[in-house]
Amino acid sequence: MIEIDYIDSHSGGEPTRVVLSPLPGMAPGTLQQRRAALLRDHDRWRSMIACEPRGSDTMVGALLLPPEQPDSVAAVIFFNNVGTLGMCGHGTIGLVRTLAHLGRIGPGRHAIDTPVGTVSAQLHADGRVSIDNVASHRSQRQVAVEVPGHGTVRGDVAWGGNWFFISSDTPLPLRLTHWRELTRYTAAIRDALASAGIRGDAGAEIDHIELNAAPLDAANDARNFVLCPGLAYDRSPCGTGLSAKLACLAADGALAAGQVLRMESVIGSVFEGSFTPGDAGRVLPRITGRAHLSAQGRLLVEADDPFAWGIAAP
Ligand code: PYC
Repeated sequence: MIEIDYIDSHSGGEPTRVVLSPLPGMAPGTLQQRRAALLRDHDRWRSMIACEPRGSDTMVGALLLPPEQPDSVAAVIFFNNVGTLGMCGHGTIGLVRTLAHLGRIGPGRHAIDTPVGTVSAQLHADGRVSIDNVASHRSQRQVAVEVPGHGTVRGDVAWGGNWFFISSDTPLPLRLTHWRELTRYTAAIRDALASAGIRGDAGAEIDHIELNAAPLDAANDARNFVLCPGLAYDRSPCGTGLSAKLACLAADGALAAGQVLRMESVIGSVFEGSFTPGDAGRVLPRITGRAHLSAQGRLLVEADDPFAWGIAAP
């Protein structure tokens, strides 16, 4: 029987499953090499942990690894129901909460290595977590794409640790009651971007689609709906999506350095974001949110279970 220990948390409603046990067979290497190896050689571990029957389309796994950099406390590779992620804001907030629960860190600043760079996390005494994310930037401004059934949709292409298309064109209010229609709409945008050959820098696939609108709660500045690569919508305001949005606002001169933007998700959870200017037109985003622990356990793999390695999407 294979046994894998984990701790679950959620950050603003979006789940993170921190995998504590080493995955058998994972060779050493840089985080980028190990991210590639997880997909290429050990993908069944990803689907076993993140997919049904143990996980769900919304589950983000966080494979906890020894640090790569001398000053870091940990390294992590994030993954979901269809693949791996470069960075994950809500997942890093969940990871920090989990490391604190395990007694491995206390309040203060901690460096965490990810495949797209080292991020700094600050655990506040009140339990909030701030992430100094990787440098973020807007790559293309107000690109037009023809979306079948919806006409021309315009949006920015931006990097915040993952690639995003960010649009204010939405056929429906960003309310939870419309999640199915919003999912279909954003999935159609993603397909249209791919068909039109609209990509991020160096030909990277744009696999996250973010819609923005006015907030429902007057205490906040904006509301979003974010489609993740596996076609689940982010229950949280999406840390990397907020980072990409900050880069766009900075490029438009619509948000000053240090000014706080309160972004609410489609379920009403809130992350705060701000930035400091970086090099070459990039911004250094700071995302603040909170995670709560939700489960601790051991995944079991029985040799004769036909669905032991997860139910993969066709
Ligand atoms: O918070 O960055 C994030 C994220 C990415 C995918 C789901 N959540």
